[in-house]
Amino acid sequence: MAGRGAGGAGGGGAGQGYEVPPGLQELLIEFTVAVLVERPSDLLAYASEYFLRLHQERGKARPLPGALHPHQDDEEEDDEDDDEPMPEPPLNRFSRRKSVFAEAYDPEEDDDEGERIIHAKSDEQRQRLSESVKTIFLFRSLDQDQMSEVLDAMFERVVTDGEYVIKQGDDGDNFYVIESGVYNIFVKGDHDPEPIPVGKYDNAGSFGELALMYNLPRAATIQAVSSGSLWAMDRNTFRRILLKSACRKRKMYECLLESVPMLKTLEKYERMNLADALVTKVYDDGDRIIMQGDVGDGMFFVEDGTVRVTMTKDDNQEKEISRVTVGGYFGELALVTKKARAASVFAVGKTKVAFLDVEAFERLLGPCMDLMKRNIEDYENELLRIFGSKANISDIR
Ligand code: 1OR
Ligand code: 1OR
Repeated sequence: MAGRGAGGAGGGGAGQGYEVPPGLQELLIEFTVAVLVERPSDLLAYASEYFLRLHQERGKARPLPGALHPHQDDEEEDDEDDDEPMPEPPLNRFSRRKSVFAEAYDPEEDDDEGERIIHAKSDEQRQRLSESVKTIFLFRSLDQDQMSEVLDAMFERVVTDGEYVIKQGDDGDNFYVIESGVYNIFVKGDHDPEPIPVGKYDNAGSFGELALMYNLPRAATIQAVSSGSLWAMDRNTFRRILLKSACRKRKMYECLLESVPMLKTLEKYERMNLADALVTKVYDDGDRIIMQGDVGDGMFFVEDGTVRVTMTKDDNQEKEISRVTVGGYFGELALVTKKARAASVFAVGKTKVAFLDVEAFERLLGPCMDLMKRNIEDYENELLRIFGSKANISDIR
């Protein structure tokens, strides 16, 4: 979605413009969707009730999605009964809805094959395009065929300083991925005499998805403030492939994510964001998934099958220390401690896992951090039992 991560909307610091706080975009999109779905007659009354309820339901316990999640203090944690199941998150507007995508768009109703569009590109252009889409979440749900269809359909748009790429209020035609250039975002409210700058994209990110997703007029104006290059995708390809697969992917991971006890602490909406970020990987019997001593690049949830965890200590003897099956996870330790991988992990039979990269882990799993840390303490006790020495897990090479 637009404005995600480094270089997304709101990159400006003090003196350069406005800084858009994390979570604002998601909050506003959710609100907009709620308005469209529930069609309130009095918008102001609805808005005040909406945000008040949201605040009551999740404000104290739950930071907004995308926001940094403060850890509970230790005292509070000590008071908790460890054996008690984690409480279900309170029902709210987010959890009552299946997902933003599911309501705005049902892929099962849309079975048209559509027309395949091909814009010829040089190898060099294709290379630049592949680089540009790498960090865009919406592309992660594509399989190889879909990816090549989408890349075929995209075309380059070179812009000059001052050029308007999108004008607020227009009909949506294309979705854009930024290859280079700086772009200001302006929004004009009904009572604003002039458009207000609300953020900027700095050489990364994507925009123009809202009008295409929700069949709305363009919600903002985007103006290039340097020369630059964009990759555009027509509305039909966007909806037919990108939106459809993102929606399917959310459905596909819904079951897995609901079966992982640790993730019960997340709001449904947060689990859907997690689904967008996951990538399925399949391993054959005996394949190594993690190598002890490597740098941690992400964590894994077991979708199907079993993995074997082994550890090699100073005597160079490799010992099996545990197994993880469906509903379990591994590879979180290196990300939490910021140390090398503490153990190796191998597939037992054909095994399917969902991989979450470290950047998405930090952004999306804040609410699970306390639980993960508690489980890591259990590793240390097991270490004592299995190897007879209680090394601090974070000292493991
Ligand atoms: P679009 O198709 O509506 C304009 O065309 C695009 O600007 C929009 O999709 C988003 O991709 C992008 N509000 C609305 N659209 C925004 C915003 C935004 N930021 C980027 N776009 N903001 C809310 C301002 C009240 C800024 C939030 C960070
Ligand atoms: P990682 O990122 O260090 C290896 O990569 C993963 O193996 C690790 O994250 C854990 O997710 C997983 N001690 C350390 N790591 C373990 C253990 C473990 N079990 C699974 N992993 N112990 C077993 C506890 C039942 C204690 C050591 C004997």
